[in-house]
Amino acid sequence: MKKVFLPLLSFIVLLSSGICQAQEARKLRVLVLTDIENEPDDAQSMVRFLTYSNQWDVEGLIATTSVHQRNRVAPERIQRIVQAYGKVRNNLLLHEKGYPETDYLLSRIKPAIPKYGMDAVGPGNDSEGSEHIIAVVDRKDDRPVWIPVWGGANCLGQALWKVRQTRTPEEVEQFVSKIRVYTISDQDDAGPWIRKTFPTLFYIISPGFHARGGYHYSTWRGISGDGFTRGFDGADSNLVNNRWLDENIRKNHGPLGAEHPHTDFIMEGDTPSFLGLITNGLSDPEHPNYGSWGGRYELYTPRTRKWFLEPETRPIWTDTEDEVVGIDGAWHNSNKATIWRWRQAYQHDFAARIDWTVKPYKEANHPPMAVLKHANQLRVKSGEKVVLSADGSTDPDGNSLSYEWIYYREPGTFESNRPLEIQDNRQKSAFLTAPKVTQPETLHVILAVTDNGKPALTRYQRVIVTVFP
Ligand SMILES: [Ca+2]
Ligand SMILES: [Ca+2]
Repeated sequence: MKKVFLPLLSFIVLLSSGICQAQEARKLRVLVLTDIENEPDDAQSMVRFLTYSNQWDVEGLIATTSVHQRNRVAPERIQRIVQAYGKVRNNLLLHEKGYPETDYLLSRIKPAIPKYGMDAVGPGNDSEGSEHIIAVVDRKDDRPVWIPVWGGANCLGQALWKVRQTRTPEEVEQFVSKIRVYTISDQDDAGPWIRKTFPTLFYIISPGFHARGGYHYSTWRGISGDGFTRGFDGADSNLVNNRWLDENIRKNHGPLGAEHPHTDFIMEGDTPSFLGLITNGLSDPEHPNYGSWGGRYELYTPRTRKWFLEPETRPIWTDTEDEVVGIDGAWHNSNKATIWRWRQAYQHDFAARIDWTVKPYKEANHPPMAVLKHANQLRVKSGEKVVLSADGSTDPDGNSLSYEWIYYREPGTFESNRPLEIQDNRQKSAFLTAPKVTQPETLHVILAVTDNGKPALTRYQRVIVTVFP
């Protein structure tokens, strides 16, 4: 019998996406440090965080100080919000599985020492919080521990200080290698000390301060910045103001939504530290430069560091820009845009989850499943037609789906003066022609699948196309 060869339509090599899927199946370990009560926004972020708590192994919720709240920690406020979660957990479970037991979450709430910054790092400063961080990182588990820092970093500083005092350099390095930090700027003097003392620690920070001739606005402000300064003009403030939050989160949405307080300054300034940890097909937490709902960050070395950074002597993940069209129809090149470009999707997603806390399954919306008919990684040659297909995407509510193929220029290595066009970019199937290159280059294409439920929800797939000459 003759061997039958399937015709090769192109040089596209379909790489197995099995590794990616296996990683997705393993929950991320997350441990939050929060200066909750310094202003309302930490409590706001805690409400949102808990609606996603089924996606992660929540390892700790630690109450800390910060420059805004120097002599107080407020674990009781975290407890109150978790108690509200306890009242709606059964309803959340009607919509997705895996929401942790209320008692389990309560047992993970720990206080740090109510002292400011480096005053709480050193002999005699161990706390329930710092000891808990050590225990969590030490646990026999090869997954890293993600630590979003919503206030000061001194509780993490004390944990690292103690480990350094009591272990060999190799053991310290092993400990540090398991930690992934994202701090919302530096909110005490422990952050700079940690970065200097542990130069290999994975660290994302978006600084914000007055500098030569102006103010550098942190990336995290993109979560809800509303046009009071440059860089937000393209963002839709109607999705983050108190009116929207009252209507979609706080009022008539049960006890957890009711714990989302009125905004004093900006909505949820700390939320970008964990938005990138949400499994939605867009984010890849180990690659902050890929971009996610939590923004996009580049790894800078001392040689390439930017003017707004302190003189860092180590590599650090920090601010970079995306160029996007805003709701005003104009192009914006902004670090804040790396977050606000996704604003409708992350706000709608939050609103749907708050619906889940009170509504039966049939009355709420659930996100679609964005599916690729091919692998997430494609290898092609210059000039080749690259076919992209979302065939197989579905929605659990039977909603109809719309498709968008977004060329995400910034994370790729390919540079060109002309924009790369994706043909049929609003269709289920689209294609592009691989550009001319002189060396292997990467292109990132994002598939966004949006349903027509209320609120409309979006999920993603990322296609990384490597183009060979
Ligand atoms: Ca905070
Ligand atoms: Ca749906």
